[in-house]
Amino acid sequence: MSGILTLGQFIIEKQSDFPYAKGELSRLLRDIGIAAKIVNREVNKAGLMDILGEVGTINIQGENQKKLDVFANEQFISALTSGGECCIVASEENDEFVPIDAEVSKNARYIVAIDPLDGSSNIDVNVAVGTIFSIYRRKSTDGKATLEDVLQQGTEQVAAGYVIYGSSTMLVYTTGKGVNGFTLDPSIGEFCLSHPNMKIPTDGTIYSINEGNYVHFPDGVKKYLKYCQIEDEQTSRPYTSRYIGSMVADIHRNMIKGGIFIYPTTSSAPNGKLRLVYECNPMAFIIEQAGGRATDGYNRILDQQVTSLHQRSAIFIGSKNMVLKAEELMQQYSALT
Ligand code: P6P
Repeated sequence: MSGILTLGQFIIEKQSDFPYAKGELSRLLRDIGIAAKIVNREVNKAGLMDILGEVGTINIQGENQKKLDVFANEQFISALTSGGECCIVASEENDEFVPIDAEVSKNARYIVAIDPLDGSSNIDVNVAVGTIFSIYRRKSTDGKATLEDVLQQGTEQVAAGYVIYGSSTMLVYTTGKGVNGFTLDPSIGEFCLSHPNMKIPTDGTIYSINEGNYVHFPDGVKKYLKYCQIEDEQTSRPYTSRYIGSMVADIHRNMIKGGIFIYPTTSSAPNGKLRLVYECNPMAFIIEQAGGRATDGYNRILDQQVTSLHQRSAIFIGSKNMVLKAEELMQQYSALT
């Protein structure tokens, strides 16, 4: 396979990026890649299998659990368990963190926070969905890993990534040394390097937000939306509105084309809707590593204090200059009281 660099080969080549790791993080990333291929197989034939629809259970978010997100959750937890490198999995689908059996994880040094199938409400309408993951080093040194090992600040992440199950399936990740994207080649069942050293454009002309919540937006967001919609040839406005309703797909598009994704506070989500630990922090790490910016409208996402597993945050993320403009209007019209 001349010229093709698989995810596994790339990870091994980059082993030197982790001076203290003796291959554990590499194995962890490969375990995640394997689970993503299994989930991808099921997502791609979801319409043919009895795995669409709901299982009749509700997750801690109060959302109907669809069969595929339960399946995806099981696949990632199983891969992370069998790999032996992970001691705790914190998942959007589980109320509490999932401790990995002590026998298997006695030497495990990593914690994984994951949204196994983000945007799963789009599955039934054949719209792109994604997986988001975040990896921390275990802090506790003896006994069982604890919740404190999970509730680490975003700046402590050693790796983060997402998988987008779209027109093609891609795995995009960072270990703090830039961002690289791999496209799944189904003919060989491998993720192959297709987007080396990804950088998000500093400027963009796409804004992505659920304008159905307009009346409940902070004034600063309303002012920013009007700024996007005003005719101004010099700054290529009006911008284009694009909203898929799947965080991974909206942010991935902006990564490639430039743009801003905003999920602000609303009346139904006074702290924002998206979860800090396994959605906002990993995506913020990736976008910052690609040269973008990620804040809650005021402060850097990665600096936020993490106090609970499923805590939520407002998020303004994407092309640096677009996020800065939105923050300027937030600070002018929606100053923190
Ligand atoms: P709304 C999907 O349910 C999700 O968690 C994100 O992937 C997405 O960006 C957001 O919620 C969509 O939320 O309220 O616009 O439907």
